[in-house]
Amino acid sequence: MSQSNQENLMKIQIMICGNQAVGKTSISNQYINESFSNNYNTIGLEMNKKQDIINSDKVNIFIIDVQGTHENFDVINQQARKADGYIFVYDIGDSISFKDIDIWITKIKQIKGDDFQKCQRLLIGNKVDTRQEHFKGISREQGSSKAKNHKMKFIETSAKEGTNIKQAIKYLAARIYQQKMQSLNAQNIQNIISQQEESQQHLLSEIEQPQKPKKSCNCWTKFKSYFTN
Ligand SMILES: Nc1nc2c(ncn2[C@@H]2O[C@H](COP(=O)(O)OP(=O)(O)OP(=O)(O)O)[C@@H](O)[C@H]2O)c(=O)[nH]1
Ligand SMILES: [Mg+2]
Repeated sequence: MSQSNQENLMKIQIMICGNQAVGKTSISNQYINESFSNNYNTIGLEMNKKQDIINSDKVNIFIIDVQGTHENFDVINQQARKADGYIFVYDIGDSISFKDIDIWITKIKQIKGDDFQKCQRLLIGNKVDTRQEHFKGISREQGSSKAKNHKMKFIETSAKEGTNIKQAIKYLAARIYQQKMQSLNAQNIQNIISQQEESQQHLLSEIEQPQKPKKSCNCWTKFKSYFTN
């Protein structure tokens, strides 16, 4: 595919938020490179791109992976504002990361303003591979209930084993794709209406304005005099 064709692809930007070490970078790596490794702390943010097929269409999916600490959040404000959708991640074995999801949602709401409700959002409980018998972490039901409260979908994943990672990202990307297509269609219809209105106005103005004859002819003055006298 030529470079210009690549640039014309729909751009879908997804930001992954959540506390330190919940597995944000691992989720991004698993989706982008289909690999898993022990990662180092992310500083600021990292952006990775993958070309994928959504609704039979080739699109560019950008994953914005941010640091898990709350300080210096200004660094990521700009990208957060531009994102089309958000994934909020907690570690199912870390109850603080689960509780702090509320803080992350509040932060993004502040940045995104009224648009937040229109944005596509997903809650992920990661590291599901660590759930064993007598597990004392966050249950699936607790995760699902928080997602419901925040009006978002919920899924449990393992970035380590690759469980549900592709499904989660592609689900959100497909929702964003549909939303963008709808607004593109609405924009196209609006453009057609505006163009039609413009061309009709042109026709009307042609009809309404009588053509004044050239100065050499005095029939115009004569014609007017019938009405003014
Ligand atoms: N068992 C298990 N470990 C995981 C999983 N996902 C991530 N990890 C491990 O958890 C640790 C933190 O993972 P990261 O992906 O770096 O976490 P992060 O959320 O990006 O962390 P920050 O960038 O510091 O905010 C690493 O040691 C990962 O190998 C998972 O699904 N299962
Ligand atoms: Mg990271």
